[in-house]
Amino acid sequence: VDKKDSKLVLANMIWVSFALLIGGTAGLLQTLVRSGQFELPFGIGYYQLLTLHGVILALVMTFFFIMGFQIAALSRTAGSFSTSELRLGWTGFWVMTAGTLMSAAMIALNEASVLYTFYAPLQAHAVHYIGLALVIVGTWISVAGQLMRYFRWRKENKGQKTPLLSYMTAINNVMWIVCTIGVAATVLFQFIPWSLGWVETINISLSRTLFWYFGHPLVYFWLLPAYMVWYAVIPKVLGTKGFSDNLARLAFVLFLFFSIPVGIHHQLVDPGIDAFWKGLQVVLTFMVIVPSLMTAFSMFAVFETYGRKQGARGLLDWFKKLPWTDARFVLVFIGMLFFIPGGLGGIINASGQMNQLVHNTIWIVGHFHITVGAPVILTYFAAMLFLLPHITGRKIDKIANRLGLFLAYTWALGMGIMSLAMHWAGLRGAPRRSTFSEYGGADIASEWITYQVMQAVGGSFLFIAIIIAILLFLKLTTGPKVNDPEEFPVAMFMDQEEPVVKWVENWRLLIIITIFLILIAYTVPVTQMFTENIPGAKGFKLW
Ligand code: HAS
Repeated sequence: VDKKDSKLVLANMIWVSFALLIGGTAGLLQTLVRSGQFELPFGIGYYQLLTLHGVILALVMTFFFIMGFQIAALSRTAGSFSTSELRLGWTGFWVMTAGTLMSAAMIALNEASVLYTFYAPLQAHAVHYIGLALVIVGTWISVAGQLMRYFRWRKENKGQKTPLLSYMTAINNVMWIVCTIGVAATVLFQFIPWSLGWVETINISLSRTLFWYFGHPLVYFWLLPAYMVWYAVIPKVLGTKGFSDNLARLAFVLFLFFSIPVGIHHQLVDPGIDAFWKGLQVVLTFMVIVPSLMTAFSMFAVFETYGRKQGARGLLDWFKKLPWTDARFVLVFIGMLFFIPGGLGGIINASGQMNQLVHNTIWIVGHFHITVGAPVILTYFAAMLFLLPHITGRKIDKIANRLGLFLAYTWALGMGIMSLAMHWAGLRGAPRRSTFSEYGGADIASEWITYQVMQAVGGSFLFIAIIIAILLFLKLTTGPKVNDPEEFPVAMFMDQEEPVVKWVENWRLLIIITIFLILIAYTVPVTQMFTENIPGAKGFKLW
């Protein structure tokens, strides 16, 4: 990664560590409150804390990481950023910073306790929405610089296959631009006028639908940088080749097509959306599972091929040959293990009838902690493990590697206990987004308490893991520099020499198909929100 680009990457990564510390502390406090053994001091509200936790981890930490990592990946594989591209990266960074501080101030003042899923009817101070809008606009500016870098490479290397990592960042960025139009629309045309008192009412159905039009692809925006590491970095860490460059590109194209027209699977119990359109989006959701299954297949192929090259013979002993002392690998591998039940849980959520059982229970919170909270974040840690020393001129020494291993194990323990308890309690009906309550002594509620205590135990291990992570970041960015800094590993592929498949980089075609699928999935349900008398849709008044 180029030296000038590295500074921008580092600036983004500093935000990541800071957000992790704040958000993680809020998370620990929440599990303690829900255990019934702890009360928040200084008049801090439970929902105030929950909003802080969600916004700072799910939006702020991830966005800064993704911007930083993608800039590094482009700089590493396509070459350094030009002055104007880099300027866009910095401008985006500062706009995101300003937006984050504005929203954080509103949350601190208890003027924005509307959770990270901030759709109506909860209302926050207008400054909170403006802050969030700036965060999104900041990502757009940074993404513009990244896309310029990608297209410049293509112009300078006509007819050649673009480096895989650069291509993957472009897919993620295009998906991001298309999906954030939804959240920008609801913030600009619904929330800001409503919170400023310019209009009296808000269309709740529409606000939820526009939010989830963005909210589901958001989860893949988090996931795809992790997949970039799985496909393009991990084989090199093992010292082998990736399975298939072409397959990886196809998987990413499928994410672009299918991650957006599925948002209604978060609204399967919402009134006012026809069962047919819910059913259609469920079918499309099953399509978006395919690229993850392709990814699982590729990773198994890489691991087995590597193990066999090391001399493994039997059915499964390739497993023993994997590098169990390399923290980069262990962090990612544990993340992958979590994603097996995480993905299964997603399939359960997406299955219309089963969704009735789990929707709005703490099962869902368990689900997203073993998706974004495990495979995604553990891979981010692994990426930071090589990226931070790479950009600051250091190496992963023995202590850093050991800290990385401790981080992986402690995180796995904490997340394992906490999310298991969440899934079990959810199946017994425990609601999500609720503080501790005995629900008037109801028998069923007393069953949940053990699981809530388990969540606090898991949360405590996670907090210890966060302290280890912060120590690790400090270790990787301070101390003596070396002449041969850590590498940013980028793998070759078994099909490296295969010709480029042209249509996967035909952006006009890709965007037309993406928009076509979105129009099919959303035109009728959104139109009906204006034309039919849906309860709570037209004319919802807060007061
Ligand atoms: Fe989800 C709710 C459906 C994936 C995050 N999801 C959420 C929410 C979040 C979230 C944050 O259909 C809550 C939002 C809120 O606050 O209300 N989700 C899915 C489906 C998938 C899925 C079908 N979700 C994710 C990912 C997330 C994430 C990824 C974050 C990054 N989700 C839902 C639905 C809801 C939902 C409904 C709404 C529920 C409701 O009612 O509110 C799929 O993409 C999952 C596909 C994944 C797989 C797994 C593949 C496995 C791999 C690992 C292989 C392991 C290896 C290791 C190679 C099929 C790739 C080797 C192992 C050895 C043993 C050797």
